[in-house]
Amino acid sequence: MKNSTVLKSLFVFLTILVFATCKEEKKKRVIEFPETDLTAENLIPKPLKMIPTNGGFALDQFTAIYTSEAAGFEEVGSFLAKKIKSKTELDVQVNIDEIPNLETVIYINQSDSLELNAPEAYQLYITQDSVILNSNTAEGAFRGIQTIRQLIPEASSDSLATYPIWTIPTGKIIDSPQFEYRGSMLDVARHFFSVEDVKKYIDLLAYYKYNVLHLHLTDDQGWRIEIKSWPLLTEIGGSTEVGGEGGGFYTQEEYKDIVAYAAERHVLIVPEVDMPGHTNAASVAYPIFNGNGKKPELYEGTQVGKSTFATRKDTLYSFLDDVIGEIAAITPGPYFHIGGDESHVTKKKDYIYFVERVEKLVQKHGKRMIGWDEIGQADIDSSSVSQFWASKKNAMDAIAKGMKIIMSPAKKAYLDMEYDTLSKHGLHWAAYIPTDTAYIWTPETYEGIPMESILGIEAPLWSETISDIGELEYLAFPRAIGYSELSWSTPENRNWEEYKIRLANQAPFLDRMNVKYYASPLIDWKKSKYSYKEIEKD
Ligand code: TNX
Repeated sequence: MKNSTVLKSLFVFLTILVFATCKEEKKKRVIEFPETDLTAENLIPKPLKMIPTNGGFALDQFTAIYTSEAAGFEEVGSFLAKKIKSKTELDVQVNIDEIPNLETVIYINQSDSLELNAPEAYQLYITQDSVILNSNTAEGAFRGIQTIRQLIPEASSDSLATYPIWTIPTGKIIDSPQFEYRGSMLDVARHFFSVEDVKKYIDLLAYYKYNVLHLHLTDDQGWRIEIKSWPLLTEIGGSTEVGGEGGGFYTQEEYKDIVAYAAERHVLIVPEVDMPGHTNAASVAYPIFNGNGKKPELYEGTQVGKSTFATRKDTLYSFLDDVIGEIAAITPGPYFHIGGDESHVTKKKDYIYFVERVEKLVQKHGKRMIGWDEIGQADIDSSSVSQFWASKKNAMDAIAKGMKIIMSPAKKAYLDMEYDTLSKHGLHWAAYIPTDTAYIWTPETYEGIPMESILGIEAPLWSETISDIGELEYLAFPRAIGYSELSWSTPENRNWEEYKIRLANQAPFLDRMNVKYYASPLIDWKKSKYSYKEIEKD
């Protein structure tokens, strides 16, 4: 035989061999399916309904993702592929042309089904050869893929196949959120957090189906967002933080980068400029707007309630028109938060005048105003939103005006409260909030606020006592995980004893993400191969 003929025969022989091996593997793969049950054991927040069917879907090197052509769906598919890669090392292809040997498919499908009546609702049908995720919107699909991520086991399953498989239990999940607004707030004013830190926090929130990150961008100790028409706000006002450790601010480009990163995760950024109190940093930059009668100086302490804008000066409102206008222009979300809390040195009538005037500015720039519950004292529009943190009376006044409420009662939902007397960080002016207390309350009926007035829940993380991402994570986790369930799942689906187990099962994920969570002794944390040094966790 000629050399080329030998080569050809060898090639044919090898091809047959490869095919035969693949066939063999495929056969084994079906035979060796591990028995598995669809349960919520790794799922937080708990889905509305789950119907197990006792089988397994093999996620492996033969799996591919396909998506609807509807806007945003392919991006959701690619996001899932990226997350599968980081969890399993598998390279799952998205929307490629049909390939031979393709056996299992994850299909992310835009569906107009009436059953999916909330924009974030989704349904998952998992069978042995396909995972079908239906939702009306890309946002719903994005929530749905978080469930898929949580269903993928941390380790590959035992099987006789020569390649690893991750078995996803089969069944049906029907899911939809309890509240449309599910947020956390990060105070980047008392201590500044880098763009990278904020992105990590967004990643973690998105995994638990949060859809809002409220950024507290200004306070007495620092102004953190570039305003091009008033550059000293950041040049001077951004130079300090609590404890004298420096400061920092986001350029508008960096802020846009955060907004875009959040948008890819279907998380809205709500910017807050806190006023007319909490304005020392702004008043140092532009003393003309100071209203407390004293010469403003940079402040690195933690007391509140000493600063105020000069609320009766007309020029203040042209300044605020610029500030709100510039931020609104780079914020695609519908909300603008004006703060409004603890204006202890503003006269009540001046405070009310201020809030009413600023509401008009916020509306002029196309946004819906949010403010801390004190704003309920002013005569404002029903479209504005009150964030209930301390005063039930203020919240009720807002409800009487037809306004919606965001539930953030400090005694239950403040992420900066200490867990207990041994906590490494945090304050305790409102309460100690151990992991169970954070979970065991009912926002739907809390303090008699009517359910129909509740827009949602937000867990604020004030940063007087935390200055880096590890400290942030210590206060936020695991409590923020509990708030995700309070805002997504129905009261009937919430139960501390059962939640505790699901929370314990989050440890491998948190460890893999290098989250320095507080390992609450109330939880029997699952061990994982990724565990960072145990000592760091207490
Ligand atoms: C109260 S809550 C504040 C913040 C502090 C926080 C500390 C609210 C609207 N105002 O200025 O950082 O307590 O827990």
